[in-house]
Amino acid sequence: MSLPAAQPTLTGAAMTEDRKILTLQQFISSEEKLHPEATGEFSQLMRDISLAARIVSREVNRAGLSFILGEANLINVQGESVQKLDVYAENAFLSALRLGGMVGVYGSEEQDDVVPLAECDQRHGKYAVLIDPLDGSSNIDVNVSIGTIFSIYKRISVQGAGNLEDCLQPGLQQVAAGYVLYGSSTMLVYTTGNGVNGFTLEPSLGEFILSHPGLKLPAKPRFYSINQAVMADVSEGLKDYIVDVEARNASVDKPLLNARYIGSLVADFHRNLLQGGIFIYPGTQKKPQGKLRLMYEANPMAFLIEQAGGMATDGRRRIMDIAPEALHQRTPLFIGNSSEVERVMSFIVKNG
Ligand code: P6P
Repeated sequence: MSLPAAQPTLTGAAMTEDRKILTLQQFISSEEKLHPEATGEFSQLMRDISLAARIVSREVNRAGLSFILGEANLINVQGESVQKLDVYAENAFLSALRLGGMVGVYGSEEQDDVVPLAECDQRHGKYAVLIDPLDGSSNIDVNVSIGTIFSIYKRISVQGAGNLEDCLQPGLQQVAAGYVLYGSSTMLVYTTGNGVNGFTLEPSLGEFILSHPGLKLPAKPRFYSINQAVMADVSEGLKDYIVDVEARNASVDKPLLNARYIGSLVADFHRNLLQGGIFIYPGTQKKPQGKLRLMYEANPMAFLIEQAGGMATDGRRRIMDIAPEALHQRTPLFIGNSSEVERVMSFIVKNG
């Protein structure tokens, strides 16, 4: 039996004109040209994020071999045990943004307070970045996809390094948001308010290549994602919505909405973005604000989903309208196809 011809990897020779390969750098430059007032600083900031993402991707993909699995014997501000890769990712993004000089202040899940980046000089450092450097870290040791989530604002302060006020802006003020998914392939998906575009890392080139231009939620949702273990502790309205989903599924031969829950926000979100669905992390009696953080999980995902034609609320309010009060504040999150988000909200409004 003859083996199939080996597929040429993407190399200089194989990258002929007809492959229409557009790198992230080329895409960023083309976007910059659409804004005559652009100074190139945002483009540089995205290049800094891309560099850190490639550095983290390399380590995530060989974590088992480079002995950085397991706990780092640290506890973060969330009271969660910090995994070694968490620390690695935090250092990679903070260093890249600090050295890049485009960011004046940095807020991270892994840091108790905001980090002013005094390295920025007056001209640079006009951005504030909020980030979860490695979300889903409980999945690291079991080789389940994990991710980085980031949110970018223009600073309010104009003098020197930035401050907490620069970070505590409503999600509507975001100038960009995105995530890196470290999965079977590494993807960078982001928006600047002009649609959502996905880039896949080509390891042989060390470049992100445009692979999912103009991402839009499919009109028909296929999945609902919720941790069934908390259902006893959620609102009556949400319980009624889940009963409604089960009844709709039972009324047809093939379920309308399949249950899928990975326990890694970036992975669950990415699947629902591509195939349609709703992701729910609700408040409970014990934790009315739920688990997910507003500034570096809910807001960036809300910006992305709205740009892809969907919706994101806390069960009652649009996520991006929420006026933040604290860097690590949490919020319930209902995000995905508008039809399903509106449906669950109607049950919550009716039954609490
Ligand atoms: P639970 C991971 O720890 C995370 O922050 C999100 O990535 C994920 O969606 C959620 O928590 C899972 O939480 O309570 O269902 O295990």
